[in-house]
Amino acid sequence: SKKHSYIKYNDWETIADWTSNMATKHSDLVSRIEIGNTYEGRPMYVLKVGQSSTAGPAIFMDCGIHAREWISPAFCQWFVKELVSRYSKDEEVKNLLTNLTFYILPVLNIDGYIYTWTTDRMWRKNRSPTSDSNCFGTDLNRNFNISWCEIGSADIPCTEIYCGKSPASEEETKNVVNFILGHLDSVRAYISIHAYSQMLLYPYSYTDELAPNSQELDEISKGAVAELSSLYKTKYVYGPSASTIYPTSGSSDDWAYTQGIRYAFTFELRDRGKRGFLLPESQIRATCKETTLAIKYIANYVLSHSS
Ligand code: 0X9
Ligand code: ZN
Repeated sequence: SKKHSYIKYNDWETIADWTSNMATKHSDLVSRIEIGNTYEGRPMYVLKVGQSSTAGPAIFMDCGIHAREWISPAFCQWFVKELVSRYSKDEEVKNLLTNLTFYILPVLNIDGYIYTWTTDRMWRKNRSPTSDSNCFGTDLNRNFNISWCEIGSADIPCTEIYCGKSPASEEETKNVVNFILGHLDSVRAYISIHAYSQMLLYPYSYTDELAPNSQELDEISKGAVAELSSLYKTKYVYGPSASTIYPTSGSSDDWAYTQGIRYAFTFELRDRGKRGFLLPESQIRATCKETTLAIKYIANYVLSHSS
């Protein structure tokens, strides 16, 4: 197997080995949870990061829901590394890991991710068959049970935004849903990591209506984007998802929000379209560093607003 690197894109085998190594090398802070299998039968891993004694609030983060957005899994790996390597030397990280738990899903759409490495670099969806024998894959960010298959979604299997045959029809979706529903007592924030566009989005995406705490979400976004941009002056915009990017239904963040997780966000990482999904490896480090600042800002907010 290949050597893992935080400043390169890693294939799934390398990432899977890495999840195992993190849990064994940092057993005081990290444990690996299997949440079920993908359509093709691969185990999906969530890394639980935090002091094991803590019963406090939790933040869930999904990466790699869209196969071709390689910077997303790279960020989840970077963020875990950041937490474990800074725990003993950085008061902010120590405080976060003492008082809250991060559940980090480094690759949600594993089958699709592998397909982008082996066959089609621009693949987006998962790899399950559909009612059309010529077309594979459901868009997992359209498959959650929130206003399912309505605006910004299609019931046509050959499209990139196919919603699937029913709400949470896909194994990958079901596994995330079951994990979140099993941890609703602790999960206070849900963060979904995508690329590209340089945006920070908050609910709703399925409707133009404002979310009940949209003012609060806007304030948090403003602070998180200020942190992010402070490092390299990267330009980000933020706002309600439907009007800031475009309407979507059946997305993970809106679903989590409607389960009562009042801090739900989607990041669209670099760039703004120059290289798009093919973001060069030379930008992994800077992208991950700036995004880490934004996530830490959100985490500190969530921690100080949970009882
Ligand atoms: O279309 C998507 O799922 C996201 N854009 S991407 O280019 N990464 O595919 C946008 C999602 C916006 N919707 C929500 N935040 N719910
Ligand atoms: Zn995406």
